[in-house]
Parts: sequence; C-alpha cells; structure tokens
Amino acid sequence: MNTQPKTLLQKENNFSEWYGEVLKRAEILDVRYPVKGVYVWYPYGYKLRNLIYTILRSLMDKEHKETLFPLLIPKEELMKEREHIKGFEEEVFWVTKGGSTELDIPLALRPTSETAIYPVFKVWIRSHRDLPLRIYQVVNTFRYETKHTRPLIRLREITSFKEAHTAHADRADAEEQVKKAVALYKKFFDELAIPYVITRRPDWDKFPGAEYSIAFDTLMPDGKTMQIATIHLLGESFARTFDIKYEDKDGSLKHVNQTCYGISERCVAAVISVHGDEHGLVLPPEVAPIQVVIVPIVYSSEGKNGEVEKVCLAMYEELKKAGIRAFFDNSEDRPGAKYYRWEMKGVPLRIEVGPRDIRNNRCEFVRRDDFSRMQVPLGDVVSEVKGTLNEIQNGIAKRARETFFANIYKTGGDEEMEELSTKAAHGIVSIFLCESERCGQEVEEHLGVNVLGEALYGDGNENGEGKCMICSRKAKRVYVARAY
Ligand code: 5CA
Ligand code: ZN
Repeated sequence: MNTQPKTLLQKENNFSEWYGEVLKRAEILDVRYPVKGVYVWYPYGYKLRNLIYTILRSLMDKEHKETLFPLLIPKEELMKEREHIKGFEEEVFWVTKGGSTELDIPLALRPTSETAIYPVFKVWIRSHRDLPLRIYQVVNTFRYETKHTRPLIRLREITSFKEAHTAHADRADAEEQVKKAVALYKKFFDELAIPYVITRRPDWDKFPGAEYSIAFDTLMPDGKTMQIATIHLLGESFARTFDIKYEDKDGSLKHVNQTCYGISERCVAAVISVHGDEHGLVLPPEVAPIQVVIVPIVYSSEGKNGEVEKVCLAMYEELKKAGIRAFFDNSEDRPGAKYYRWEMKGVPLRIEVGPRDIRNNRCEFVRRDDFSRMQVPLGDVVSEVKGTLNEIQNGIAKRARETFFANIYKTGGDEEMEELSTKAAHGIVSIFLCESERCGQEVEEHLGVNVLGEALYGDGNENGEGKCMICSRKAKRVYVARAY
C-alpha cells in the first residue's frame, strides 16, 4: 500500500528554487552569511557531509597519507608555474596587509595547493626509495569565482576540498596512478549512488599546468551537468618548475612525474539534487545522518510514558546496539508534523508504533524512497531494518541510473543542429567531434552547450569512430551538455 503525501516542492520544473528550499528546510546550509559565495553548514548538513567524507577518506587511506598544508602561499611560489598561474590569476584572493602594515611578500589564499605543496616535495623527495609519494588533504580553498555563485556548487570558499597529490619515478607509474584514481572515484560515487560519465577534457580546456585532465560529470534535475571530480596528469611540468628531483638506482638525478586529483562538496550537492524529490531529501542509507526514525502514535488517553513509549525506547536501544543510526522522535509534535520533518530531511526509513500495533505485536515501516508500507513483527525489527535499508540503497541507485541513462542521447550523424540543441537542453549528447579548439567552440556556440570531453566511460557507445560534425575529419565520441 502506498500513501504518498501530497506534493510540497516542485523539483522538475523549478530546480533552482527546489534546491534553495531544501537546503534551508532540511537544514543543510544557511545561506545568510554576509559574504558572497560563502555559506554556513548547519549541524545536520555537516553530519551528512562528514558521513560522505568518511567514505572518501577510507578509500583514500588505503594508499595515501593524509597531511595538512598551510592556507597561505607566498606570491613568488604561486607565480612560479606559468601555465598554472595564467589559469588561476583572476581567481586568487590576496592577503596584503598585517594590521596596517603592508606585507613585504603578499600572501595568496590557496585556490588549490600545488604551489604550497611542491616546494615541500622538493625537500621531502631525495631518492627513488621515497617514491611513489601519495598524500591528500581535506581543506578549505578560495576562488574568486565571477560566474553566478551557488551553495555547494560554485563557492568562493570551498570548505571541503579533498585534494590528492602524488609523485612517481616515471611517467608510466604516474599514468597508472591516474587509472587508480579513476577507479577510486568510481567506487566513491557508486557508494553515493551518483551516476556519472567520465571524459578526457579537451586540450584547450584542461587544468592549468596539466598534460591532460579527466573529469567525472553527473546530471542535475534541470538537465545541466555538474563536474564532480577531476584527475590530472601533471607530468614533469611542476617538477621542473619546483626542481623536484630524485636519485635513481643508477645514481642519476631525475625529475619526478606527478598527478593530482580533487573532489569538493559538489559531491554533497549531487547527493541532494540527484536523489531528492517533491518532499525534500532522499538520502542513501550509507550516508544518512539518521537512517531510521521511530515515531510513536500516541493517543491522548495513553499519553507519555505509556506502553507505546516503552516499546519505542526498547526498539531504539536495540537498533543503536546493532550499529544503526536511529532516532526516537518523542517530541510533543503531532505525528503529521514529524512525518513532514523527517521526510524533508531524507531519513530513509520511518517506523510507526501505535497502541493497536503493540496489541498485535508489530510495527509499521514506511520507506522514504517510494512511501511503501510494510508490517513487521516487533521481534524482527533489527533484521528487517537492515534488509530494508539495503533495498532502499539499491532502489535509490537504480532509479538514479535509469534517469541518468534515459537522458544521454547518441547522435547518428544526420541530425539538424536544432534537434541536437533541444536534446542538449535535457541531458548529455554524444557526438562526433575532432580535437580542434575551433570545432569545439563552434559546437559550443551553435548548440549552446559545453564540451565535456572525449567519452571514456558512459552510455556504452564510447568507442565509436566517425567524422567530426563540424569539419568532417576523423573524430571520436565526445559528450556535450549544458554544464554548471
Ligand atoms: N589541483 C587540482 C586537483 S585537486 C584542482 O584544483 N582541480 S580542479 O580545479 O578541477 O578542482 C577539483 C574539483 O573541485 C572540480 O572538479 C570541481 O568538482 C570542484 N570545484 C572547483 N571549483 C569549485 C568551486 N568554486 N566550488 C565548488 N567546487 C568546485
Ligand atoms: Zn572538427
């Protein structure tokens, strides 16, 4: 039996408004802080963020060591790598004064940490025995974004920037690391039930200072893609600039070969946006701050401390002991108000317990993902909760994948621009496009899209070869979409 409550928030037609309302009502982020592009995590949102980052950290910790580098970067270091600074120049926040004294050396707030970390790599790395070196940190970074800022998506203070930096003896090992990083990020987003395509960014739009960049993109409910992770092969460019060398087995001095890869709180934005519905958040059990909420249905004659409350408390203790993040809502609010609150906050499973249930030695489960109800004997609650949470996790992932792949459109080659443009308004379009910047820009202008890059992983048609839709030269499958 389904008892779907009536629609509260429009998601499909007005995603922007939905997103703002949910961040507020579910208490994820407070946007009232008086600095543009800078926001405050509510405790509930921060708990969600931490559960997501616990997964990320545990994946990272297998082969990386966590460190912490300073926020301030001396101007000279930031300016050393020419390509890099060309890309970031206009995005850097500067600290130029200490009190009323002008600083001799202006200090940058890190926009990313290559130029903070690599001068230290130079002194840490001596011999081939020091390689490979793999570190990561989770920090705040600052970017003076001039495009429209948006909570969790385009920030001036990125609060949860997970950046990994690695150094290797040779290029083959660095390329191997790129593959490992791709595999690691796949696992991460799979656990969050976030679908993605993986592309190799066009040469003319790669990370400043990188040889090539690989990106993960997901699809938002308004049909725009959002880049949720990037992995860069840096090669020797930074090693040459920062003079990072090691002594090889034969005694010769060689430059290291490097990679870096990063994820921001856009991963939290993705979880919220991809899975949420008209009633608010729908959280995958893996990351839900509260996995199960117990709501007593108490009739006035029984009141507090009655049989219902006793049963609920025992159930709560049992669930907690089994390692399940449970919450017993014994507040004074009416059950309806409680349903609304916990639905908005995306709690995957609600257990209702009323006097009649107790007489029948049972309770009622209500799933957040599809609002289906199920009666469960009181003695089976723990095992049934575990099984149901598992089903919810899988159900959420399946639904997200179906929506995602239904919105990837593969061109045959004879479509009109206008037709492709319409498709691109709803999702991702796979076209044949050569590597030239001119053709890329032509497509971006005519279709009103962004070129995500060469398809490496996605709808299953990545490997085709054809003719560039602009110049007819040999071309590979490329994903394009309107991007955040
Ligand atoms: N040093 C490299 C790897 S850590 C780097 O900075 N790469 S990046 O510029 O591509 O950023 C990594 C990821 O951070 C991006 O893929 C994107 O998902 C996210 N990101 C970038 N800018 C912002 C921003 N202003 N707000 C939120 N997330 C951002
Ligand atoms: Zn072309």
